[in-house]
Amino acid sequence: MSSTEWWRSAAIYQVYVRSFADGNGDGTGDLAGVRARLPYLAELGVDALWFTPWYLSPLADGGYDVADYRAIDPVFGTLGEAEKLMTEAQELGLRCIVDIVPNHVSDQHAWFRAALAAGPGSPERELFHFRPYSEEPPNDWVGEFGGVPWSRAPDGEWYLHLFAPEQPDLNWNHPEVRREHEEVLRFWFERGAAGVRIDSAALLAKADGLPSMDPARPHPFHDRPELHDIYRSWRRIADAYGAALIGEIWLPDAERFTRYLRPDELHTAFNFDFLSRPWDPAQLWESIDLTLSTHAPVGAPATWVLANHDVTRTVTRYGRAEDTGFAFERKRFGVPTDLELGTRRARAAALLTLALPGSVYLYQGEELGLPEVEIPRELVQDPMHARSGGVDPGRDGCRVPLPWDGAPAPSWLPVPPGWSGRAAERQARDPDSMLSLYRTALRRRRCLGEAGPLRRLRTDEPGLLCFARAFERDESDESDLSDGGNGSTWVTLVNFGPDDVALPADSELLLTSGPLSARGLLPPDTAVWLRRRGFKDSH
Ligand code: TEU
Repeated sequence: MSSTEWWRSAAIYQVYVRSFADGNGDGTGDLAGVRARLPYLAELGVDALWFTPWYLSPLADGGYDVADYRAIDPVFGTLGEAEKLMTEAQELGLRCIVDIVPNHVSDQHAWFRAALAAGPGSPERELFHFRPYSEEPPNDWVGEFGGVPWSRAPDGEWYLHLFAPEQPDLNWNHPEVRREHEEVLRFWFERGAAGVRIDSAALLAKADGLPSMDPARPHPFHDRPELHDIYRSWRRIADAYGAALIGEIWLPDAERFTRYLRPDELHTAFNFDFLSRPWDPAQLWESIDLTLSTHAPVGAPATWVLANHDVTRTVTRYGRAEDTGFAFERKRFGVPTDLELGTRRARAAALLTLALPGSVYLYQGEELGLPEVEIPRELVQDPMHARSGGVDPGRDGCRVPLPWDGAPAPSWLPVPPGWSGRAAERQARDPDSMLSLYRTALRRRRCLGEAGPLRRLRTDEPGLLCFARAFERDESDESDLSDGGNGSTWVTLVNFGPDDVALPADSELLLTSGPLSARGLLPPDTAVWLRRRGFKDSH
């Protein structure tokens, strides 16, 4: 992609480094593995890669417990390798996004070790939220992983951690905390990062005095007004490097969400509303409409996400009758799942999502149609499992290493034996595989370039979601999609209903998520991309 505003429409692939590709055969994915698979990613047709934290870390939370931002964990490789990886990726046309975790550090970070060593009342402790000894925790907050977000230092003082005890929260009122993070941004932009993904971006600022929850007052640690100033200063740094800021912001209020996307703040943020919706046309349309209408006033592009390393894998989620399987506290062991149904829907969802205006995120393994794995309790490593008292299976089930050739190999989480059938090399040879669908769809999406805004099309079929985007003729583009001349429209239809549905007349079939019926009808849980010439949509 050449556009400087690439982040407005890019397809971004999330690399969970620990489980992507294992270059040295020790059972853990690493940078050598990613470098070896860059051609695979280029061929897939994505525009950018987002690497989950690869920094020095005790891996108490899969690397979201960072001990040193300027070092790569030896289990993954070296800083030199990360630099080479980013250069090689750029040569293949892939931009690189690194993950910054500003809310907390690892308890092994030099700052926290120094704070523990320096003792109560020391300036070192002011970088964190320490509170004097007391019988009860200093306030009534509930942590993001559940439970009390306070633990004791060996000397009896409390310290705050919204996540695991190994992840002490930083004090964002301290100028040194701000200065250090601005330096970390520069450090990675200097090394070629085209953007950063900001972890837990709505949590860093805390209300003065860390007051207990009070329904009459703004939340003491979600979506605080002080955050906007922090991101404005980050934006100035990012702009100096032409880099993008991408916020991980879980906020139910769409209007408050888009405040972070004002022109002098973050470039984009993950749209978790869309990810949170069940397989239902009214629900999904509501989310699409809400997203587009709330983003337009701030001039920010929408983003579309179906999966990431924190939530139940798409084919599993869409194969469940109840909407219990998405994430966090609603996750359970042993939920009945129809994987065939879930896979059909996930294929349709891929075409639906890739047709929407904005940027789109693809989580590694989604392109292989990998399901969630139920990891035996004794092998679960995610701290969410233990912190939920063993009720929540945790997030390891979507973090199982990818099957590349299907051969057995050591791995830090067990790979189901049946996954050899889903191996990337096998799927690459099968034109009907999920991988082939993603490759074709991503290539065609890229050719569509700046297709026009989305308009919903009226239909009498209650289970049919149907929308169109006009695209202009582009002389330089020789793709089969853009040779249609003026007035040509890209139409997406998704059949959520129980019956086959007829396709509109005088339209050209571009891509389907599954076979049409013998009579050429669109079956249930199937999506199609069409091109219609001179087509006038109804509203
Ligand atoms: O996730 C953030 C996260 O899980 C919570 O803030 C979530 O938004 C909230 O509980 C929903 O109610 C990020 C990473 O993606 C995750 O892997 C890490 O474990 C976490 O931050 C801590 O760094």
